Amino acid sequence: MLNLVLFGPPGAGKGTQSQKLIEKYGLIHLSTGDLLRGEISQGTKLGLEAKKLMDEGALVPDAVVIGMISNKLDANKEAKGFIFDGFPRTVAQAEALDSLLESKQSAISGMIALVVNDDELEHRLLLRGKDSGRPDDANPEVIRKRIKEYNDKTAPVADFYQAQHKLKSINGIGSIEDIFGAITGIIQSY
Ligand code: B4P
Repeated sequence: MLNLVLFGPPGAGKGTQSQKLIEKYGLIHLSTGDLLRGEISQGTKLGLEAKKLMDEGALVPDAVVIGMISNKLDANKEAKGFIFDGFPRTVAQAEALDSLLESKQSAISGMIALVVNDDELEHRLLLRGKDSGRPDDANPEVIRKRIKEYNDKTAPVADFYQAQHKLKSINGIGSIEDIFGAITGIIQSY
């Protein structure tokens, strides 16, 4: 199985590159952001609780996202592999993911981190916010809070995979095609 963690700050291009990777490799795309927005649009209890935190730029509790990922892994037992996009976002989520995969005799193949500076992130997210309708993209203060949450809680997840010799970082600034080329180059080496 090819199990890839696509990593990076908000707006780094994880969702953009995931779309291209699922087309090329036929993997199942698991984006916790998309799963949470699905819960919100269906008006579930979980969605209502998540919405408040997401609109503020805060992370949703670990137990909620770990439960969602566990359900998706169970529902896709025959998959060739998974792209984890926006998950894990805390070290506790990374530990839980390792345990979940181990219980299925599987493991993370590697993490690819997209490196993008804060000014470019803010610019991209504000641009997307003009027509995405996403409240968390519309307000510069919320965007800065998301970047701070990333630096405080999510950045240490890279160290977690580095300790397992699974981290590869690439420049996330440049054309979408060039960045995709760099990612597929790494995947060929797995
Ligand atoms: P997510 O939905 O995961 O989204 P994201 O971090 O905003 O974006 P991504 O990096 O995927 O950016 P994209 O490719 O779209 O998270 C939203 C919220 O959900 C979080 O703040 C949190 O509250 C909650 N959440 C989700 N997962 C969680 C978890 N595991 N634990 C707790 N809470 C969780 O790119 C952004 C823009 O850049 C796009 O407009 C794109 O067109 C553009 N772009 C992409 N590549 C580009 C390039 N090379 N050049 C120029 N522009 C580019």
